[in-house]
Amino acid sequence: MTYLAKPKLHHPSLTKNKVGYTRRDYEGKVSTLCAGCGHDSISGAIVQACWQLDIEPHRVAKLSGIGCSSKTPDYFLGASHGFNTVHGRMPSVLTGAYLANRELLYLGVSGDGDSASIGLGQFAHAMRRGVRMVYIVENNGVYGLTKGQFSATADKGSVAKKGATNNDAAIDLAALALQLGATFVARSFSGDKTQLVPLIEGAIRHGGAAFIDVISPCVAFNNHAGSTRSYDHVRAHNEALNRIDFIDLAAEQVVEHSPDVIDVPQADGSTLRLRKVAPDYDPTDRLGAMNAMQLRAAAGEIATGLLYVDPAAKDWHAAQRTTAAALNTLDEAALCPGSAALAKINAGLR
Ligand SMILES: Cc1ncc(C[n+]2csc(CCOP(=O)(O)OP(=O)(O)O)c2C)c(N)n1
Ligand code: SF4
Ligand SMILES: [Mg+2]
Repeated sequence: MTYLAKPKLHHPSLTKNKVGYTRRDYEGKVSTLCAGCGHDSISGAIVQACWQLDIEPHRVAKLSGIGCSSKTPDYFLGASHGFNTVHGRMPSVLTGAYLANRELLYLGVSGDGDSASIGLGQFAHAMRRGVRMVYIVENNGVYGLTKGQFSATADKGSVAKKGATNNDAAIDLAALALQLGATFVARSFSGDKTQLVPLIEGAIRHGGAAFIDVISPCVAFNNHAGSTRSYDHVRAHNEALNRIDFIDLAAEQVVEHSPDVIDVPQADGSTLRLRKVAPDYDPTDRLGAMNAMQLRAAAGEIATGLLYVDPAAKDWHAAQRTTAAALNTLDEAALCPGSAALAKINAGLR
């Protein structure tokens, strides 16, 4: 199928968004992943979110590492900038690009192997620094590309396709992101687009490091009885805490008030409207979120939804006080302070 190019012609009656693009303009190449792989549904959700938010494809930079999950940026946003890094190095390359030009939307796509093993240090520093990005981990509990070894996110006691039991404790990347200081932390399931698309939209509009752990079953190596990442297991144990109804204040005023709804203002003037499913859950309470996640995990449940959001989030540029202009637009006079300024700095260090 990979040799089949998608036709460029679109039907003239396809609906266009506010910036003049059809949903098809946000698609990429034909996927080469296994039929039924959860990762393809996540690509579809990214396409849907970007189209709905009227994001111009050339304003997006998508970066990934190595793995089936990291191949997926080829299958969405075909007209966006893309960079496929070495295994586990997506966060540092993305950080460099973001420091050079803050005007793009940075979308980092990774796998549980890519982020929880070889790239764990990279993941940690991107989260703690508040790099403004949407960081999506397509979490299937295995190294899909290299034929199904347990990854570091596989639950202790889960059983591999050929019967081996995982004896190591699992790394919960969402809990880690919370502990590291990420200001938007969510978990979802590739089989639940109604929940996932608004979470991606919320992450895109968020003003800091946004992390989404998406459980994404690997149909080839981790979709059997005994796996805690199979479609059946996740459907049976998924406990949604809330649902996002994304609302942009510029387009629509928030009018309805109900005890089931929490409105969280975002730095760009938009509002995240959350519909509560668990009545006592407060997604702006970091410690409460950590506690709730541990309690649900101990009960064998997978807590999904917007786990935590900080309405006052700031990005790394604000902390670094860097120039607002993209570095490639600065001329020599702006970049080089001259020998007199350098001499003054050197004198101050003597
Ligand atoms: C430096 C390096 N070490 C190891 C590998 C082999 N390798 C390729 S993909 C991968 C893991 C992929 O797992 P994950 O990130 O979970 O992606 P998935 O395929 O499950 O979506 C590994 C270990 C590699 N490509 N490069
Ligand atoms: S091996 Fe697993 S992760 Fe890779 S494409 Fe197939 S189903 Fe998806
Ligand atoms: Mg994986």
